[in-house]
Formats: sequence, structure tokens, C-alpha cells
Amino acid sequence: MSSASRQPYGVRAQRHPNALVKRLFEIAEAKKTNVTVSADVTTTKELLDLADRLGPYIAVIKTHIDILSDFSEETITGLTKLAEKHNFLIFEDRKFIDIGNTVQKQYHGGALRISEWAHIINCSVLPGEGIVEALAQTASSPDFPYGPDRGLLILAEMTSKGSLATGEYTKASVDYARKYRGFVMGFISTRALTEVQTDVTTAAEDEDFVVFTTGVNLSSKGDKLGQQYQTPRSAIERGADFIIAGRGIYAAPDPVEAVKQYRQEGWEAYLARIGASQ
Ligand code: S5P
Repeated sequence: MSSASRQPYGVRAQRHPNALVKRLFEIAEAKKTNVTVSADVTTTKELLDLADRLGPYIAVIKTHIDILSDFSEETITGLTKLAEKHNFLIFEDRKFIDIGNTVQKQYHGGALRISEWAHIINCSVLPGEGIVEALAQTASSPDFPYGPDRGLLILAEMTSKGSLATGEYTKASVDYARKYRGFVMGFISTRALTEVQTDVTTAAEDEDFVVFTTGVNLSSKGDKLGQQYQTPRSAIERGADFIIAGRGIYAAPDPVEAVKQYRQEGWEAYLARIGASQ
């Protein structure tokens, strides 16, 4: 685990060169939460309802906007308003995975207008370096109106059984993150990746990538389709800065009670990691 991840979010916020990461850490510190809820519901009403009820307890909401049966302008304006009301960021889990020319069009414009409303996006590096270069290029172009308020997470590992996102793939993820560290905020991974030795790039002395970990659940070990879970505590101990939980929260009998539990366990594990008294 990096020395940065043993620092409080507030300290990391002060030191971080990336404006969006700074804001993310400030939100975590202010709201005392490292929870991202994966709001994998299928109607705008359910999504906005969840975002409003869980908003006070989360740092980020993660969407799969293409699973909504009724995506419209109302989805975008509603979600944006709630993000402002409750001070959380929006992460569209679109997992871009194509040639640079295609992902640029999928990200900026298109039917889903992802760049307009999602602070954070993610991509796989299966296509090679070009995908990261293309997304970074779009975000830094003079006519991109959202400027430094946008960032990319690289999907460096996956939680599903038999995942092929390992070894050389994970190493390439770290390499490209280091190379495009202005736009790349960090990783989706099951652990901290700072120890990964890359061939091409070297880690900056002040390297501080944000680690988001999915596959987090307090009461289940997995599902029937290969998902594998760990607890909020174990995710944070392995280096997660933000824990992402979906069904563990939104499918619980009382999602508000559930999010409070995840928040408490995630926050306590974070305090233990930074060596703060509870
Ligand atoms: O490796 C991964 C990466 C992601 S982004 N494993 C995952 O499960 N995810 C996403 O996290 C997945 O697409 C889903 O939206 C969420 C996990 O949902 P849960 O209900 O299993 O917590």
C-alpha cells in the first residue's frame, strides 16, 4: 500500500494536483464516508429516489445509465440536481473498451451524453494505450466545456470469477495511469496497485492514485453468476479508498439502514488504516 493511502483524505485533498480528486477527497472528509453506491436500478424514478435517500451518506453514485428503460433529459437534470443537493459525484460505469475514435464519440455526445453529467468514467485497457490517450485528449480539448471537473478510472482488475484482468493486463493499466496521470484519477481494482512495477513508466514521487473497489457486500460471498464479494473492512485493508456496493445496499430491506452500516464499517476501517483513534 502506498504511503499516500495511510494519509487522511483531507491531507490527500490538499496535496493532490488533480482538481476532481481533490474534490472527491474533500467530500469524503466532509461527509465522513467512503461509500459509492452502485445504483443498478432500471427506471429513472428508482434511480432518483435512491440518490435522494442515500445521498447524505455517500461520496459517489455509480450508474449504469444504459440499463435504464426510460433514460431522458429528466434523468440527467434530476441526477445532477441531487448531486449538488447532497454533494456527491457521479460515476458512469460505462467501461469504454474500443478504439480511440469510437470511445471519443461514446463519451462526448451520443445518445447518453455521458461527458455532460458524469464526473467520473472508466475504461478497460484491453484495446491498448490508445483508449486512454483518446479519452484524455477529448477531455483536454479546448472545446470540451467541463475542463478539470472530469476524470477517468482504469479498470485494472475485475471481481468476477475467472477474470482475465490480471498479470500483464493489470500492469499495463498501471503503466497507462502513470503516463496519463492528469486525466487518470486511479483504478477500479481489488487492492492497491502502487507496488506494481511498470516497464515503461516510473511512479512519480507524489503518486496518489485513488482505488475504488467493487464486489463489496456485508452479508454475501457472491452470486450465481460469478460475482465474488469481500467486506468493506477487507476492501479498505487491501487498499481501497472507496468501496462500491450495489445489491448489498439497494436490494436490502432498508437501503438507508444498509448504507449507514457500510458507511460505518468503511469509515472505521479507514480510520484504523490511517492510525487515527475512533
Ligand atoms: O470488477 C468489477 C468491476 C465493476 S465496475 N466488478 C463489478 O461488480 N463491477 C460493478 O460493480 C458491476 O458492474 C456492478 O455495477 C457493481 C457490483 O454490484 P453488486 O450488486 O454485485 O454489488
